[in-house]
Amino acid sequence: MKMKRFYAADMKTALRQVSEELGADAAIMSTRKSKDGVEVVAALDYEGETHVPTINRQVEAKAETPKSAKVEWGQEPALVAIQEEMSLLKELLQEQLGELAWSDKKRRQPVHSALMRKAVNMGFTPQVAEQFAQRVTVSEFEPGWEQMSLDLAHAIETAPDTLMEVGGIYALIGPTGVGKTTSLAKLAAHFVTRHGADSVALVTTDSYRIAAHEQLRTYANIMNVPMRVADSAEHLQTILEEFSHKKLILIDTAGISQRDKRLAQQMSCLVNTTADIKSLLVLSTTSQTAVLKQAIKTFSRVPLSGVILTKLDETQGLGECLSAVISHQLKVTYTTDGQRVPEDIALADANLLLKLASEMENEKQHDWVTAM
Ligand SMILES: Nc1nc2c(ncn2[C@@H]2O[C@H](COP(=O)(O)OP(=O)(O)OP(=O)(O)O)[C@@H](O)[C@H]2O)c(=O)[nH]1
Ligand SMILES: [Mg+2]
Repeated sequence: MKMKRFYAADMKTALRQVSEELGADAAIMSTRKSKDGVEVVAALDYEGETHVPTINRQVEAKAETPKSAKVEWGQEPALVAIQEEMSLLKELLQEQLGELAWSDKKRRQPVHSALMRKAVNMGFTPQVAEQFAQRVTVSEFEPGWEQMSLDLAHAIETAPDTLMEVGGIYALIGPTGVGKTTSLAKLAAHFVTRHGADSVALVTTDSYRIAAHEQLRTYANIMNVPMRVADSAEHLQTILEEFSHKKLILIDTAGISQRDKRLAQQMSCLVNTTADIKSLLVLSTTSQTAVLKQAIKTFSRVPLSGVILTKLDETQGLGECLSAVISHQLKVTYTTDGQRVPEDIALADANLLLKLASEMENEKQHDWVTAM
């Protein structure tokens, strides 16, 4: 028997892939929705087929191997093939057992299960979904969901807009390409509109990439505000002293891989000045849970004043990001939903974030139904 997992945007495409690769006799073992569409596990029983089973073919190949040729035990092809098929079977069995446990729970606690399913479909981690579903005290889905959404929204902490009102020194930190420079430009432009160009200065600690300076310099020129590049903690200290009369200083940081040791240098640059620099962690809502967790772990080495959630316009779901925010008790300060500077930025609103997350889930359900 040969088993294979197929991923496709919709069921029709997945089934076409199955029949193209395994032929018309393939049996569908399981189907489920995946993040990007559907996942289908299909199997083909070779009995009576013209195909030579993979294992047999490998055993035959082994028979042709001259006796003197040494075969590494761990690379024995037939064993490797058996191991692969066994692990696929194990996975399948675990899936089936999981589904059985889930069906049992659905039967015993239908509302709780439906609430959990909705939250998980929104992208919330099963842990967060379970934590909030079990707090629901009503026994019907609609009022239950209303209660759970209020509870979830309440758990999403937001920060007051001190940056825009009072100013200060803010550094935007975060993984590469999440929208740090663009968000900084949006914030600077709004501040300039409210308080005037004289009140703002821009600094970047990205002394590694010329293109990055140029991006920030272009924004600075458009807004008619000064911009400097700091290449060490001492240099940053001097620049901050030079700009001490400014109401708002925004510090852009380099997009450096979290494994690169230059990232630690850059972070120490921020903490080794005497100035009161507040750090805003920029996270893309398009990132998966593992990436978000790693980013939070890496950048929490400096005290975080808040979080900017970017690319709301591009994400397929908000639950993963909101789970991370809730689990790490981060304060969401701003959200961004497009590339336009300065338009596409807003103060974070927990209820709105949850409403958006729910709408995205409804849209996915709709797409799923129409694709069938
Ligand atoms: N759709 C969308 N695109 C965004 C948003 N914010 C930023 N971008 C785009 O994302 C890309 C990367 O943005 P940058 O601001 O350069 O990201 P960065 O974090 O400064 O990148 P590095 O400095 O390289 O780490 C650009 O094409 C931006 O226009 C957003 O809210 N929505
Ligand atoms: Mg940048």
